[in-house]
Amino acid sequence: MRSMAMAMWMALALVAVADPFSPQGDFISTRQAASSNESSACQPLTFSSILPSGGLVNFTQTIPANGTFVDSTDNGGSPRTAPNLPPLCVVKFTVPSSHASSFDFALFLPDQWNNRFMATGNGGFGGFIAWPDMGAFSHYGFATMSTNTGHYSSASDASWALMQPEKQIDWGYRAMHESVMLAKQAIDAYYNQNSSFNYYSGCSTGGRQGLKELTMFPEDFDGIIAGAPAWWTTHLQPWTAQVALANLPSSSPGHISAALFETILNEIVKQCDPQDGLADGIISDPYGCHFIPEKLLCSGPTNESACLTSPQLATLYHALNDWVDVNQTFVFPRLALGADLSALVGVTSEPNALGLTYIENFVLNTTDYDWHTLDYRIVQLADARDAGHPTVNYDVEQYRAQGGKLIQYQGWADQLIPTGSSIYWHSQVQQSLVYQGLDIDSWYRLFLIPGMQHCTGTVTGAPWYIAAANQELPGSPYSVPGFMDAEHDVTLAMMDWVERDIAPDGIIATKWNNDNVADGVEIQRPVCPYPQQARYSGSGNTSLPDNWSCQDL
Ligand SMILES: *[C@@H]1O[C@H](CO)[C@@H](O)[C@H](O)[C@H]1NC(C)=O
Ligand SMILES: *[C@@H]1O[C@H](CO)[C@@H](O)[C@H](O)[C@H]1NC(C)=O
Ligand SMILES: *[C@@H]1O[C@H](CO)[C@@H](O)[C@H](O)[C@H]1NC(C)=O
Ligand SMILES: *[C@@H]1O[C@H](CO)[C@@H](O)[C@H](O)[C@H]1NC(C)=O
Ligand SMILES: *[C@@H]1O[C@H](CO)[C@@H](O)[C@H](O)[C@H]1NC(C)=O
Ligand SMILES: *[C@@H]1O[C@H](CO)[C@@H](O)[C@H](O)[C@H]1NC(C)=O
Ligand SMILES: *[C@@H]1O[C@H](CO)[C@@H](O)[C@H](O)[C@H]1NC(C)=O
Ligand SMILES: *[C@@H]1O[C@H](CO)[C@@H](O)[C@H](O)[C@H]1NC(C)=O
Ligand SMILES: [Ca+2]
Repeated sequence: MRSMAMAMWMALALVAVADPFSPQGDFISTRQAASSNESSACQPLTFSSILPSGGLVNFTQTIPANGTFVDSTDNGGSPRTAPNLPPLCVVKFTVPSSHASSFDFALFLPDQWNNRFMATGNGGFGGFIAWPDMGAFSHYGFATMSTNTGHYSSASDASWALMQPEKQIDWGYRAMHESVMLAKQAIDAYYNQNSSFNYYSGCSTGGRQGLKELTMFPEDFDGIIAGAPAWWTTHLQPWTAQVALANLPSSSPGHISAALFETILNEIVKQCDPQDGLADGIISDPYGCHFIPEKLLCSGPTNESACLTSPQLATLYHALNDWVDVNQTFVFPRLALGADLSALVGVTSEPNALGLTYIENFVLNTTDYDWHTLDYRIVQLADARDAGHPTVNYDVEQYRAQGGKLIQYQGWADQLIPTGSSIYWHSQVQQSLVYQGLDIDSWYRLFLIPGMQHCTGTVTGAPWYIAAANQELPGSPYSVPGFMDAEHDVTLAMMDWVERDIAPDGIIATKWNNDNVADGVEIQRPVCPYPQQARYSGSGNTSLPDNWSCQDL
């Protein structure tokens, strides 16, 4: 047995070296074959010892090299397939969480395991298994897990939560935490070995789940990558609905159409792009831009499809300002300059479903809410009972003290969750630690990616790809092809930080031509830890990262 394991270890080491997609560096040498990873271990019996009472193994399945996993259910409308996988074992569980609720979770267990665990997250109010993220992370060798959070639904539908307090708890935090604990046991049962390091990576609700784990269950992970976290749900979702109110009804003189928001975005880019030192269509410093919206005013009635009337300008002021309410109370930040306002503000008949579905199903317990009545009282109601239990507090001390690391990132052009909410969480954590003489830089860094939208993508040609959750690209199974190192890949950066104490002083974001790896790299540029910013040196090719550096403002 022992010599067989040794022989397999050597065989895998050779395979790993020959594999062009392997991450570079010492991480490879820690890969080992477990004695139980023959496909014979990929069966329900292997996992029966971890099952709590009432839990069951839904199925196991062996995937061959370059195989595709296909979920036989509709998976809440989220992607059902994970293609081009390394050889692995799939296992899916259903586990009760209370008398009235249960959750599903699934694992990919690669034959070439890197001895590490990676959990990934969800989006909006969605319940689904994140098969594509699991597929990407399995290529690094991670045993990787995703939970449906206790239900199946699309991201913008919370009707499952109506009068379902136990399901709300599952979505709020319980399904993730219990899935993480059971996944660790499943890993031990399958490989006969515990994972050496435990990681988390998720975006949006996935980012919130990461921060929630950090504060509520600090022992679950050694490294957490939290993208665009929807962490302040009790304020975020009322804001999501509220921000549209000034632009409704669509028959009002102040209404700005979706098409006109394109004109507005063009003017914002025109004014705010050069302010960062380089006119390249990318706004690096939205909070540093002094934007003058009056430049959009129509000079007369001749062509109102390309300019704003004065009632429309009043609507725009509303959209571009923080929500501050009675007694100058800060409620929620504005979308940053350069974020496409049309998704939330440029509505036709009613506010975005994400906001309304939260208010109805979590806060008011009703299906016939009249959103015209929306005001600050909804936020107060939601806060009073942390409706749905989603909100993240600032209790980071235990995670920090035990050596946990946090990389938080968000696009500066996020059109769904204001980037300022990431800055706000950062500043609150800073306030809680600095007064105790503790620093945040040694364990927590925030990276704001100029021009990136919500979790992924850009409309202004900005480099955005850092191989984070939800960033899968066509033709690229994982990581940053051609640049699989800790400088370009946020997962490898996190592993370096946790396992070698090398902190990320910047992450180089990549933009491929047509967002297609086969079409070659278009731009690469460093993204700096907040509050630093990347500045162009003033000469040399602006598409090359070496001609930029991170600087304090
Ligand atoms: C697995 O889950 C599917 C979908 O929920 C269900 O139809 C099926 O009965 C389950 N199978 C087992 C063995 O639990
Ligand atoms: C992997 O499978 C895809 C089809 O899913 C195929 O196009 C591709 O050539 C295969 N790659 C390898 C390396 O076998
Ligand atoms: C894994 O960790 C658990 C809990 O600490 C322990 O009971 C178990 O024996 C460990 N497994 C191995 C193979 O060491
Ligand atoms: C109005 O402006 C739009 C956008 O700039 C342009 O396409 C259109 O031709 C203009 N129409 C008139 C009548 O000037
Ligand atoms: C605003 O401040 C006044 C005076 O301190 C206080 O009585 C009132 O309750 C406050 N209102 C809210 C909504 O916080
Ligand atoms: C909605 O239902 C929850 C229990 O699920 C309850 O705690 C809450 O008070 C209710 N909210 C309102 C506004 O009735
Ligand atoms: C710009 O970056 C390139 C590639 O690293 C380097 O060769 C060149 O010297 C840089 N230009 C300047 C002016 O620093
Ligand atoms: C600048 O760098 C980019 C990215 O590598 C490259 O595609 C482009 O050709 C370079 N431009 C010049 C003028 O060298
Ligand atoms: Ca610029």
